[in-house]
Amino acid sequence: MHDQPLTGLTLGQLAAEALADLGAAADSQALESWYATYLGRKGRITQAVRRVGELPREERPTFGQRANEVKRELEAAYEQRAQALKAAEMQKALAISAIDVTLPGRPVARGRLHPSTQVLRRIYQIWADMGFQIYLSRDVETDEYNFQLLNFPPGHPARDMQDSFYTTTEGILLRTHTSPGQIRAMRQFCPEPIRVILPGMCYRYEQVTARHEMQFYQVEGLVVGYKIRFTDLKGTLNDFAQRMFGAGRKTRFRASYFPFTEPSAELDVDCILCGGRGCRVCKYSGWLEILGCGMVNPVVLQNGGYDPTVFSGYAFGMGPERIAMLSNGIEDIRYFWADDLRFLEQF
Ligand code: FA5
Repeated sequence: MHDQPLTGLTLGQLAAEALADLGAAADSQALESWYATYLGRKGRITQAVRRVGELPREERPTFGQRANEVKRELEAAYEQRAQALKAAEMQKALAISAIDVTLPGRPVARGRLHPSTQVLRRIYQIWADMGFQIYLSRDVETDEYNFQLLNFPPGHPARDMQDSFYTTTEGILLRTHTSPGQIRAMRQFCPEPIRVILPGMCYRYEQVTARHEMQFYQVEGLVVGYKIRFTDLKGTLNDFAQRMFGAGRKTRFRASYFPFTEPSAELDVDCILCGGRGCRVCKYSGWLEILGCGMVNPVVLQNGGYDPTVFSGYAFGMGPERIAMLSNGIEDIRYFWADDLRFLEQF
């Protein structure tokens, strides 16, 4: 058609054809090729306009004017189509990646505290309610603090119950119990009265069994003051047992031995699982042992800087994992370190 002599009419036809093609351009690629076909440097409209020179002189101004009009019209139509296509493409993309808000959400797996941490926090809370502060002592100890100042001289047979991890430095070991913290607390606070608990990890060179781990928590307690008596120890620990295991629990104190307390005792509560009737967990005794305790040995008071003729005190030490085992019927202490979610998710 553009080979025909150019007139307003043929331009009009070309424009009509261009508009029809534009309406059929269904995506941005088709649109670009439409632009090249009609309005590009070698496009049909551009070419047609260039051929104005072939017209008789008197027709040229009208044609030129008309040609500019057509060009502007097509440019505007192109812009409009481009906008419409862009909007349509965006709608399509949105529809494909749309979030279906009616679908049920994916549950987020929530973490939780390790059972040992849960028991520790419960123990801290109870002692805090009774006015005890937390005193953190060190994991790496000297033989002097871990044993000697607690009245275990070298060669003392009670050391055999706490087979130890010694370091390559002479006289340095991983603490076998939290009791060395007693001496550290006394030396720090002397001559003030003391009421603290000392929680922390302990390490023993043990054969690992269902009831023995090589590393385990202990929570120590220490009270030093004026006129502290065995009845204070009994009353406070009895109260702890009621708060920890439930009101109305029966307790009993059995005579025992620790080099750093005199007299010494073990505290039992009636079996949480069978209520004292006897079961596998309490080995049919009806009682569960929960801690060791006693009046602070005068030698230890002295080693801590206190005059045993003026001051007295009591101490106790418990194993939170063993307590968690008793309260929850856990049969093997190795679960605490096994990192098995099937175990951990039960708490
Ligand atoms: C002591 O360690 C004393 N220091 C406790 C004490 C403190 C007595 C203050 C008097 C005054 P014993 O060795 O019994 O005592 O340990 C105390 C608790 O630690 C045990 O009852 C037990 O719950 C826990 N325990 C000991 N050894 C292990 C082990 N290998 N694995 C897990 N828990 C253990």
